[in-house]
Amino acid sequence: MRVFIGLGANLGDAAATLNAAVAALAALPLTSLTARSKTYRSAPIDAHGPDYLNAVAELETALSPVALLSELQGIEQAHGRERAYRNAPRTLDLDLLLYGDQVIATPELTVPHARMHERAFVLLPLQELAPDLQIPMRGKLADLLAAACDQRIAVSA
Ligand code: A4P
Ligand code: MG
Repeated sequence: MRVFIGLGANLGDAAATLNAAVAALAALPLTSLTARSKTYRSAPIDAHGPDYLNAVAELETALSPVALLSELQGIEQAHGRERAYRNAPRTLDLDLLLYGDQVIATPELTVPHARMHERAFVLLPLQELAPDLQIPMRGKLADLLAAACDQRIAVSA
């Protein structure tokens, strides 16, 4: 299955954290890393604190969606993630953005990720990896990105 993971960090050495997280994704069982976007710096959306660093990774995996979510949460924990409150600043956030073209709506998992379609910090790195992508239920990536063009984001030095 072709899968996209959103990575975000805005505490500590965020660049190093993202690189370590990508390495951890590449090491997951039944999984290979097929691509990784550049790292982007973005203004916090619906959140406070320092700018975020964001990136998107593309995986090929035989893990189920729930098994993959559990692995993502394990990697977050390994990087000292504390869930103080919703959208609290975080050392590492890993979101399951897309699992093929599947639509999943369970209490623990919503795919496509519920807010990805309105967030430039997801859409821009995703466009780098898959410019012609269609987001299930949401439409063309390029159209969604155009609607989010007022959000501050740039490739990180
Ligand atoms: N969950 C449901 N669907 C998913 C999914 N597709 N991927 C559940 C991952 N998790 C999913 O997540 C809470 C619960 O969501 C999980 O237990 C899982 O069962 P969380 O990571 O513990 O909580 P959170 O981080 O407070 O919420 P969430 O949903 O990750 O927040 P968002 O919406 O991802 O927003 N601004 C910039 N510039 N860059 C950012 O990276 N990130 C956020 C976090 C806000 N603003 C940002 C950024
Ligand atoms: Mg999350």
